[in-house]
Amino acid sequence: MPKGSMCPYCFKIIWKNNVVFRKKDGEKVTDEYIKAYEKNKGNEDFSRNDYKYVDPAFFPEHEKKYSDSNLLLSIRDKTGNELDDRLCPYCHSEFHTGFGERETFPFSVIGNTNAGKTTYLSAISKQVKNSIFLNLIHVGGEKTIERYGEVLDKTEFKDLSDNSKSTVAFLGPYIYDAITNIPVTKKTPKKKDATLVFYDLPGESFKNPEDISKNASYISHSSGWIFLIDPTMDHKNAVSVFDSIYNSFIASGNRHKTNIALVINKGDLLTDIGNDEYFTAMQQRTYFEKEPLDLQLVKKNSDEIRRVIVNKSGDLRALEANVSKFFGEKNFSWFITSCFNQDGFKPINCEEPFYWLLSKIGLYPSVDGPTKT
Ligand SMILES: Nc1nc2c(ncn2[C@@H]2O[C@H](COP(=O)(O)OP(=O)(O)O)[C@@H](O)[C@H]2O)c(=O)[nH]1
Ligand SMILES: [Mg+2]
Ligand SMILES: [Zn+2]
Repeated sequence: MPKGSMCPYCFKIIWKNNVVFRKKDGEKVTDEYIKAYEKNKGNEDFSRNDYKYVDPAFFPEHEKKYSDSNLLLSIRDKTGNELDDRLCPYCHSEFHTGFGERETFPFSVIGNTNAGKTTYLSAISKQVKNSIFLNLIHVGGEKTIERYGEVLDKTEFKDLSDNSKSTVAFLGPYIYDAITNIPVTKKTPKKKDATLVFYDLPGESFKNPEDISKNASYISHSSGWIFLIDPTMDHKNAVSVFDSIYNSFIASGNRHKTNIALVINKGDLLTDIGNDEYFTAMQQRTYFEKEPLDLQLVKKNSDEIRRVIVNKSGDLRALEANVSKFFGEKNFSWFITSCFNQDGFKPINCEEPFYWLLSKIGLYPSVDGPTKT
């Protein structure tokens, strides 16, 4: 772990074993670190009492337990309690088991309420299970994605397609260990496992400068952005969400060196476009269950979405122009996805934008053109 791991809550880089521990008994008091963290997030009225914390620096080595890879797992206190709740030294949020073993890669899913963010994350989680290259294991943070996926699995299509019930906004984090199985190539020279953290960021949190400043750290730390667009809604919303983010970053002199997937979700509702015989971008692609992502196909589909959808909307064209300015021409791509088909929760191509973002950071295999079989 040469670079340290990023705290999924406050984004500080934590050097291995630079953690503190929560006591298991004694007095319960206000934890000023958590209070400061909550206040920073805009939660002014936060109040909760917790057991005190202790710094392992004051404990003798023989009271400490390490993993095989030398991760400090727990310490034993004077009364014989094994303290194994490891906290971030900066914000005192509790780390998941194994935090510190892998590098952390945050991903922001941005879109208006009702754009389908929670459904979409559940869809990715479901589709990734078929991949031979990647396995995601939920290790901490919110559990909504998995739980909601189970609910969707049991829901009839007629209820799924009631397109008006938004899930309550949980910002996350949703924390997953990503176990990769990537063939060694020049681009991916060695096996790299990682911790992926998803944040579910409603567009409404980017409306005014105060909200933007509260939420900016999520997106500025992200290794990839997934920008979800509900094609049945007015695109002016999507444009204004991106513009608010864009303006706040430009104003602070930041440019973003990462990638953004522009995802037109709820593709099943675009029935008029689905009838266009040339529109192949919406067709289900299952090759990525066993083959690397084909970057030429991604490009071809992106161009087709631009031709069939984006170019017909002044708002989407404006969005693309700003995205291109902010991220650079090569660092964005259009995708079209659908979380449902007529049979129910049967996601179509939801994993594609995600794999594309992962391939940009060496966590998913890609090839330039179709692989010969
Ligand atoms: N038809 C259709 N509806 C969808 C799709 N994805 C999500 N929805 C519906 O859109 C609504 C909002 O989804 P949700 O995930 O809660 O949106 P969020 O507010 O952005 O988290 C729900 O009623 C979903 O069932 C999709 O691909 N197709
Ligand atoms: Mg939601
Ligand atoms: Zn922290």
